[in-house]
Parts: sequence; structure tokens; C-alpha cells
Amino acid sequence: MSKLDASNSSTVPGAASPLVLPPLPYAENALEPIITAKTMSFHYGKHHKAYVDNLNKLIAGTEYAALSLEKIITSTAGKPEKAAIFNNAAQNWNHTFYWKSMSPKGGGEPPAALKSKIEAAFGSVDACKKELASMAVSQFGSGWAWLVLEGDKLKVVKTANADMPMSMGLKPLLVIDVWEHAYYLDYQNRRADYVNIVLDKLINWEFALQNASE
Ligand code: MN3
Repeated sequence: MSKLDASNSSTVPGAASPLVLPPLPYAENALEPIITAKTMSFHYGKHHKAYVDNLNKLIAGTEYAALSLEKIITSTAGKPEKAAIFNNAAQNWNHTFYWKSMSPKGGGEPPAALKSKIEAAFGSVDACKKELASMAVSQFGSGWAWLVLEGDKLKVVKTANADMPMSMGLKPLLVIDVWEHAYYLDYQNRRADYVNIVLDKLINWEFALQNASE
């Protein structure tokens, strides 16, 4: 495939080079008091933005500049010589998915269609939340805890650093960021407190159901 000029590729759906920082699905203070605007301003405005900016620098003038974010991820996954591109691309995708995994109106009971799948896989919603929390707390160092579909069965998995379920053949439904930058300003070393309150008050079951239905 010939290299596309970046100024033209911006009109190609899904292949916007340079890639832009997607807007947050709510205001920076919308998740307060659980996640403060201060955390959001650093996490979204500095960390997530840096992944987008770094990725654009890394792919400028390369074959990747013409690809969608998803294609960049799948074509660099598992290639050590492309690790910098994969890490920044996957972190970009993971963060956009994480923002949508939470909602100011989140928490509570999942919609019935999701609840029955959760009960089939884990026994109860509480048991599912406990498994997700346990994955999130036990991830050593930086990473992510995910609710995923393997075939049509729900399960929870954890990934390190920028790794993500798509490169393991799993379909992500929800994610919790357990990098320290996600919680340190609000919870310091208390990762479990952050994870449990996100699961109780913010987790966006509607988003999980949408992802499961696609
Ligand atoms: Mn993060």
C-alpha cells in the first residue's frame, strides 16, 4: 500500500493522522468525589494526551501514519522492535475505553441482559465485582483489569503495562486502570479503595452491555 499524505488521510474514516485526543465523555469534574477533577486533569490532559502525541511522533512518515488506531495496534502487537509504537497506541486505546467504562450515573445493578450473563459466569454481580477487584488489586505494578468475553462467556483478566485483551483474542467489555497515575492523587497507595468505589459507584454496565452486543 502506498503511503498516504497525512493531510489527505484525515478524511479517511478511522485513519486520522495525526491522531487526536478523543474528548472525554463527561466533564473533568463529573466523577467527583470518587475521581477528582485534579486526577482527571493529569490523567486525561497529561498522560492520555502524551500517549497520543508520542504516537503521532513515532508514526510520522511511516506506513503506520495511514492506519487506524486499531490497525496500528494489531500490526505492532507482539513485535519487540515495534514496542514503542504498540505501547503508545494501546495506551491511547485503553484510556479511551477506560473513560467510557465509567459514568457519573454508573454503579448499581447491570441491565437485565448483562446481569443474566454475569450470573451465569460468576454466580452473582457481587461475585463478578469481587473477581474484578481481585484482578485489579493483584496486578503487580502497572496495568489493567478487564471484564471480557471469551467466545460467549464472561471472564475477568488482567494485563500488564499497555497490554490489552484484543491481542489475546478476547473482546473487552469494561476496564479499570490500575496504573498509579489513575488513583495516587486521590487514594495514594490504597489501590483497593479506588477499585472498589469505582466498581460500586462509577462502573458503566450499559457500556459493557453495548460492547457485548456488538
Ligand atoms: Mn492511565
